Amino acid sequence: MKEFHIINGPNLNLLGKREPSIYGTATFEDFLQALQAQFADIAHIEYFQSNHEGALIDKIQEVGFSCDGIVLNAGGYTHTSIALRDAISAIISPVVEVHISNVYAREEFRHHSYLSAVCKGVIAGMGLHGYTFALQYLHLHHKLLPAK
Ligand code: CA2
Repeated sequence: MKEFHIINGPNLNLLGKREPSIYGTATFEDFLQALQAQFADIAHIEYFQSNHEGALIDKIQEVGFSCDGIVLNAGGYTHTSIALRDAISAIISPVVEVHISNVYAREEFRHHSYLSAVCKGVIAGMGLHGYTFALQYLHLHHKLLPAK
């Protein structure tokens, strides 16, 4: 069994509750249940969300030396946080950056990510499917290239 972690950053606890035109109507908890069922034969999928930068860094450090991959939507910290970038650089597990919305079709300040360069790849604009695609990649990647 593989162990993957999904880490969501600030305000993503509001998914399905506010701004449905941008972020959709599903809550992350409902989506997660379906995702865990879909991957049940191959992986444990753990979920963590925090509105606090330090808590996100603590979680990345906690799981990033032992798990098989991290799917990270750092929310607004994507565009501001050198500390999160340093945390991703420091760990061993591969990280895929995910954004629900197409950040490139939005305000200019969302076009730059401090995290992308230290992640395996980036998925944006595909809604919650982006998390599924990221996990599929991590599953394949692990089979082909066990080390980061
Ligand atoms: O598109 C994404 O996934 C983002 O990471 C979401 C962040 C935003 O700052 C990034 O530029 C792109 C914002 C998360 C806010 O999530 C909400 C969800 C529902 C209602 C309100 C906010």
